[in-house]
Amino acid sequence: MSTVEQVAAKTAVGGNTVLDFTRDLMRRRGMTTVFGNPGSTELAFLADFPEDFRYVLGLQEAVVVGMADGYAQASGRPTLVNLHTAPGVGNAMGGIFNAQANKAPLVITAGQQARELITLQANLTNRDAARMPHPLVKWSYEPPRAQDVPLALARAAHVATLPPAGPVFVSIPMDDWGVEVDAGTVEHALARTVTGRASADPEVLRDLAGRLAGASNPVFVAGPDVDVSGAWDAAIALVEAARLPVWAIPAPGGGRIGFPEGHAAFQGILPPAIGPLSETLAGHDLILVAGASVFSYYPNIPGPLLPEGADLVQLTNDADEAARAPMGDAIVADVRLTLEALGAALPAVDREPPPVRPAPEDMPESDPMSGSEAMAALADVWPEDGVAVVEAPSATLALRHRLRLSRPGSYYFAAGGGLGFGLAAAVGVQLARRERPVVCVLGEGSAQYAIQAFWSAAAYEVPLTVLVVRNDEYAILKWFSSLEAVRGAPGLDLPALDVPGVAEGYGVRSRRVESGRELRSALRDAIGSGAPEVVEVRVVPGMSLG
Ligand SMILES: Cc1ncc(C[n+]2csc(CCOP(=O)(O)OP(=O)(O)O)c2C)c(N)n1
Repeated sequence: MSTVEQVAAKTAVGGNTVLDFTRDLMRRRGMTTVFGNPGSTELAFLADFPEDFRYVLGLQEAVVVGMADGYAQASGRPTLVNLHTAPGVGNAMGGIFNAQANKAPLVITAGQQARELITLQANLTNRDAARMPHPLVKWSYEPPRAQDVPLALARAAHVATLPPAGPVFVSIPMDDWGVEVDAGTVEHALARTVTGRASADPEVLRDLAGRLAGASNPVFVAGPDVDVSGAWDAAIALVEAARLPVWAIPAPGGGRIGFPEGHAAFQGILPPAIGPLSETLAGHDLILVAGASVFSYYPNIPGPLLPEGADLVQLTNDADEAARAPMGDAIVADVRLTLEALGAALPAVDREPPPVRPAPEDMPESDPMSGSEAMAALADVWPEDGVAVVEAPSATLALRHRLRLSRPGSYYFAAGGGLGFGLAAAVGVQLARRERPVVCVLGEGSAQYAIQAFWSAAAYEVPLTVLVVRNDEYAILKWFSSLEAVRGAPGLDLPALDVPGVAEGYGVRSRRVESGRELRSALRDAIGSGAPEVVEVRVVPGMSLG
């Protein structure tokens, strides 16, 4: 019998192989949706795929990891990825980079040559499997014996989900799956739970609550882990009780939105460079940053790290994030528990409420439209429970300004800045959240990095809307060129890229629009259609900042 047949025979009767225990583990951890792209070294893992599992095929590994990243973030569960030995992991690296920046709990597995052929380096051997994704994952491992695979995967799932969450990697030789395991050595490991939501020292919190109440002009800065930890209500309650103005962390580093952007206290998005950021916060004497690194700066525009006379306190569940901050104090604890405790400890505050920022201004329509007008049209038709997955560099700020997203779990963006996340992640988010309409807003350049995700959207009937903002260039790179005083850089124009044509080729219905009226109507149709659809809008070149 071949390995595949042996494994199939065992699982059919409920056996005690590596594969049986792995599937048991996956069921217990809610990891029955698997994202992968298979090769011969993974087939034994896929043998007789159980009916209560779902396999989501991506046609390239950037797509596989991007979909899993979106799915893991939107479901809040560890998510299993199955890649094809060394070249599969190689193709996946950009996505793994994004996943670690997004703190997505991915359990990434890859097939490996049969154990007895690894040393002679037979074809498909990943000769240094654990080293390959090393700097991008929290833990990277190839178990020394087949029997250790279930335990390694149990450990991997814990490491991936413990704070800060992030991708882990396990390499699994292809002949391991049919090997028998002594149940006594793994049953406890498969059943145990590990929780990592730690609360802060109550004394430190009391002191901070007092400082927050006593400061003359404190400010709240909301980051992605407010959303991840389920802390929106706690953040709103604290902000309202302490009458704090609120800023979002700089857009490029913020993969999630941590505070309702339509709330009266919300002031806007901080600029991403050192000098402008501290200038924006000038006048505040206490800056409370929740659920973010301090800060994900880019580009390099020097200046003081803090405004004159300001203290900063960072709340984060990530010890490294706390340790590497160049200024301020930090409290390492769960963001939600900390904000709730801070709210409970806050003395009465008597302060003027913060200023209210104006509503977005109306714009006369131009022909072709600007990116801002396109985002205004999107805002006009935005479904109340919509989710935006965004990879449209020149239109991101306009989107945030116009949409003012105000529900938890409504925004996903590649915190690491690697293109190839958006389209793939949108498929994953929509698979995890069937009940919410997902709109992926995509530059036509960005669309190319994981374009095969259109196939997965069509194949699994994922009712996603993709708005392609077409400006025939790498607009943001032209903007950076002027900032960096670079002249004459080649390769920044993208004439004749036909995203709708390519999407049609993968089976996704597509249309092109020019006017605001057409755009609104096409978006309404697409969002309501229950099927994946592309709407491409042509806009003028250049950045859209508001
Ligand atoms: C994997 C990867 N390669 C290259 C880049 C550099 N990059 C950043 S933005 C950008 C242009 C994106 O073009 P498009 O989606 O058309 O957006 P626009 O700037 O025109 O809005 C590029 C190439 C990147 N961020 N990630």
